[in-house]
Amino acid sequence: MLIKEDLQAFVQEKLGDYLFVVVSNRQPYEHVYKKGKIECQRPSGGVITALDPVMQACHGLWIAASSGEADHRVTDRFNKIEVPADSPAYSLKRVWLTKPEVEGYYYGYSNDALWPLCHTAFQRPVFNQEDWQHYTNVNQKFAKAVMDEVGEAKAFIWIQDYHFCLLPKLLKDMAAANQLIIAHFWHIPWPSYEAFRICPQKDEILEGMLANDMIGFHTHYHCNNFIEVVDRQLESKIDRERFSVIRHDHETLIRPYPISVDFEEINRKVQQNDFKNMEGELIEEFHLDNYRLLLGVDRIDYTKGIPERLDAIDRLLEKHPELKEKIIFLQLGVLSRIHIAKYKALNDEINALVEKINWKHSTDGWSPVIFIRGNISSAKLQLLYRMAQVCIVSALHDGMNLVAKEFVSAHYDEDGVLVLSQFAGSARELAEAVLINPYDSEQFSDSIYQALTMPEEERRKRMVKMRQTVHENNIYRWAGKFISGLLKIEFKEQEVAV
Ligand code: GDG
Repeated sequence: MLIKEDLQAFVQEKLGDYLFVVVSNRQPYEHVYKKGKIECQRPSGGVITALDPVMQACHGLWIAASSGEADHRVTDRFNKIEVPADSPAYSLKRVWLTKPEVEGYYYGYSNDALWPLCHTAFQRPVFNQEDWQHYTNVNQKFAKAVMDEVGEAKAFIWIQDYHFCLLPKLLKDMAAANQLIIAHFWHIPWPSYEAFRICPQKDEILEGMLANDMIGFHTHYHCNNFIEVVDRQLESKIDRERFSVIRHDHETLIRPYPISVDFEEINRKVQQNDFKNMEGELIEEFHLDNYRLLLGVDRIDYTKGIPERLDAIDRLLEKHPELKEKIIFLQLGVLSRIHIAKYKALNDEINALVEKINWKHSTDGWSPVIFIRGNISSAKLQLLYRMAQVCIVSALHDGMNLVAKEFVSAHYDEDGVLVLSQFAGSARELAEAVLINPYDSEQFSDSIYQALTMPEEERRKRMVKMRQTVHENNIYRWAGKFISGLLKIEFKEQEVAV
């Protein structure tokens, strides 16, 4: 196991005088006005949750788009601020985007074209030329922001996700030869050739990405899809032994690095006394009383299978009315990408479903579903994970899904059952979960019943195994492996055993 301090020492020793720069769309901290005062808050989302502890350990520079209305009030003349405020550990540089840029690059090309293209959730991607133009411009804007910081220094640039397919090539074109080592982590699935080939900008996207020295995906399956797409779409050489693509004499390594969470931190925090005191408050706030708690936690996104989950709860109560007044299903949902029509429609669909199920099954003083919309504090969230006897992750398609790993990390009592979609990347590692097909409502509801009636011994056996897996493969190990993959390129070292 690698812990925060090990990663810190490893990076300091190995990166030497290289600048360490992370680039992502979403920033880890945003500043907003609350009751006339400036407040700092943490946006929710998998990339932020995963990368913030890594950056706190590595003390690098994180470049991301501004998202809070008070962001500009707290940054210096280089658009930078040290974060987190209570114990500054790294620099955050904000890039300012205009409204049309956010519309076209973020809501448009990134989330209405690439997101549905890469997820098998049967949503048609929308390819719009104007969105693509904004996407290109914003990638150029970020390239300039990176080079303004890097100057002529040598740097490792670690790009995050599907918002920046063009950035690697733009950076390599702007920098001196061998100045930059660039790696890209793709947090979502990579589709098959059949799915990808409908994309009108496929060549530009692949050209952009093949300027990377390394591209990481969560699973081998996504790596294979990427290699197959390149093989069939572009003139290039595939080195099956080195698992790399060579185009115009440049090699890009393709590697699986399953992302994870800060197991130690979550496990430690939920055992603290102030957490225990908060339990009573949560029971009161969410009316949990003596019910058995089933929990769902998601950004409200059509890939997360929230309506399918509600259908399964409905079916469960139809088949097992004896569970009435015994269970509560608490769904936490952070609104996301609400400007996109599909997301608004999903939100309306979820509202209607919750109302229907509660109307159908409720009794005097008891309703089966509580739906909380909005971002709750990570302390409350971690405690709810610990309090939940069953956590339901029913993504229709998900690169990894950190919620599954957070639930496991919080259960220091070694009890609790994870009901997990077989279409989430995390199902490859967490094989002891009760695996479901979210499209199969009968099997799904039976699996929730299985989770609720599972004998204690079996619950513990499965939970202990899953906790070992997440403990061993925590977020620091993920980062350590990724960085050692990078160092191999520069220093031709053996991949460091971390
Ligand atoms: C992408 C990929 C991949 C949620 N509600 C609240 C809250 N959250 C946090 C969770 C978790 C994160 O948001 C969601 O992470 P996921 O992994 O489930 O999903 P995506 O945002 O879609 O992330 C995904 C990930 O990137 C990393 O590579 O796993 O497959 O789609 O950490 O805890 N956090 C707080 N309050 C909330 O109300 N504080």
